[in-house]
Amino acid sequence: MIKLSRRAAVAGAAALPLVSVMSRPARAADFSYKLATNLPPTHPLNVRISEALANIKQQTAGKLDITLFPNSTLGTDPVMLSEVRSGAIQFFTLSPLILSTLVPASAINGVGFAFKDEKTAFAAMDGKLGEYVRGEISKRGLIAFENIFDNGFRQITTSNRPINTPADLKSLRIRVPPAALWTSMFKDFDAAPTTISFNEVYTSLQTKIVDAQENPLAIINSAKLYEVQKYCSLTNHMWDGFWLLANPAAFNKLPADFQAIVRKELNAAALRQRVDVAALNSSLQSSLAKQGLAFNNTVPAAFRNALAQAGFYKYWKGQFGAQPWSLLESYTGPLG
Ligand code: X2X
Repeated sequence: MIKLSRRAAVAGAAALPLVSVMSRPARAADFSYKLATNLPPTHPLNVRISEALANIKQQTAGKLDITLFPNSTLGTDPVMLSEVRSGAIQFFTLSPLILSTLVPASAINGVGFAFKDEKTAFAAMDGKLGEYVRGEISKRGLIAFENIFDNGFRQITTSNRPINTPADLKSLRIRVPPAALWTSMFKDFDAAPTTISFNEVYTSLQTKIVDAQENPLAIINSAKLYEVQKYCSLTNHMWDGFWLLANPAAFNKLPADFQAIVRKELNAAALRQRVDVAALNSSLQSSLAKQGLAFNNTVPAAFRNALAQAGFYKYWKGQFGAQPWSLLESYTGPLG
């Protein structure tokens, strides 16, 4: 038996991993992964994903432990996209339009006034259009799970005026997410779009860096944007969602049964989240009005015609290509 001097014994103890000195180690997971989102913890996307991660941990007997990092805790959307590509994080929910910086085709669901309702949007995204986009995502080195999460139809909020007609958008200093299609749409409305990451939207509105933003009611509510906005104009100008992206090396490292559990639970979470978000987006107007937001309806055809006259549809048909565009129109009817 080797006897250590008291000094050596203490020094040796200090070099041991703390957990082996402090207590018997808990059974560490075989796989400790990270799932990042850009939404507030209370948004249904985080609520349902959190439930799914608990189910995954339970069904893998604790061997796969995926931790949720909501609210852009791990960085802005462009930073988190680079992290899921590198494998620094293993899962990430991201708007298809912001993903278009890597996968140009993925912005196609965001074409202005394309889908007439959520049912049509999910028929497309769960059908041939979504299949096409997920194939394009795979070609650029990421996995997108089958069921897209819902964001919803986007509405315009401002601090200075209601938006009743396209003319009201002229020179409007509006924040848009970091994606070419958003900037293109609001430039075609003759507005003044500024790209700002979502985690800076509240303060940008509060400090008047911009006067407006656009998001579905569930996000206007969960991010408390009603505290720094006065008007909400129901334009429904775009439907958007969130692909759940996975780093292929990390995902393929999992045993096949774990992979199946992850897909099952997270795809099921998306279906539950869609129901939650649709309910919120259709019920929040009254509570947001009580918070001080002044609502007005708009005439979609007027805004859609303004985009057509500005060449928006012709330009984006050229960007996406005739075949994907006709795939989109098979769900929306003729656009432009
Ligand atoms: O950045 C936004 O506005 C948000 C939260 O809706 C998206 O992720 C596209």
